[in-house]
Amino acid sequence: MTGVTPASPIRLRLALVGPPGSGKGTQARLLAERYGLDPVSTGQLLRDLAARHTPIARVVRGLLEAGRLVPNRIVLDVVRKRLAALEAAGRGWIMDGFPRTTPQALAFDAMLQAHALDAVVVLDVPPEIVATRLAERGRHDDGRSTIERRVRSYERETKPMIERMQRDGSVLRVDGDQSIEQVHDDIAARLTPVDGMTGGLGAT
Ligand code: B4P
Repeated sequence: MTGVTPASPIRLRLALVGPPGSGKGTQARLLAERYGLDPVSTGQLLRDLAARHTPIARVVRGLLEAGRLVPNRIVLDVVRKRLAALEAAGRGWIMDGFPRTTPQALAFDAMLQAHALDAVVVLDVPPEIVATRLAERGRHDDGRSTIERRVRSYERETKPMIERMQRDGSVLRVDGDQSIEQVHDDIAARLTPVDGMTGGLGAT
């Protein structure tokens, strides 16, 4: 998820949120290609961190395997470093799976300061569908009890964050229970450039 795509004349800043297995990684890659953005997956950044041989890596590895959220302090540290590099390079980006909690969203706002997000895209997928998808994907953190715990974290931590963002008006909700292509087309249709290739976005 760290590959560099050709930069777009529109320097978008997007966040993609949804339950585990809702297709965030899948859609982030497609949107990155379409708009020339760098995808930033906190899941992947944390898996990379967990693969190291440090005390903190051991802690993160245990949390990922158990399907628990990694503490905000650790997540914010990896995001801050990645975003600083992208902003310094003048790149647009799409956050995949971040923010996931209200404290992360508040810290993210503070981190962005002058550069507000263009949109937060929420992928809505029912729990029974995500369970089937993740069982088929079969990553090492996709066991049944782990999936259930991750879905519970989403209900408890992420949903209230989305409701709060929705009151602020920057959220686009998309039906993620469709084909990969249809979900992508729906997101792209909602991200309507208001001024050709050089304008901002109109959240419909
Ligand atoms: P992530 O790496 O974000 O993983 P995910 O939520 O399970 O998957 P995603 O939604 O990206 O699904 P994908 O496209 O792969 O998180 C992993 C862990 O990291 C978390 O549990 C947590 O512990 C930790 N973490 C990450 N961010 C954190 C944060 N901010 N704070 C704290 N902890 C954090 O799709 C899944 C499967 O469905 C694939 O096989 C795909 O091919 C398929 N699929 C996708 N779209 C489909 C469609 N439309 N139809 C049918 N199948 C589809």
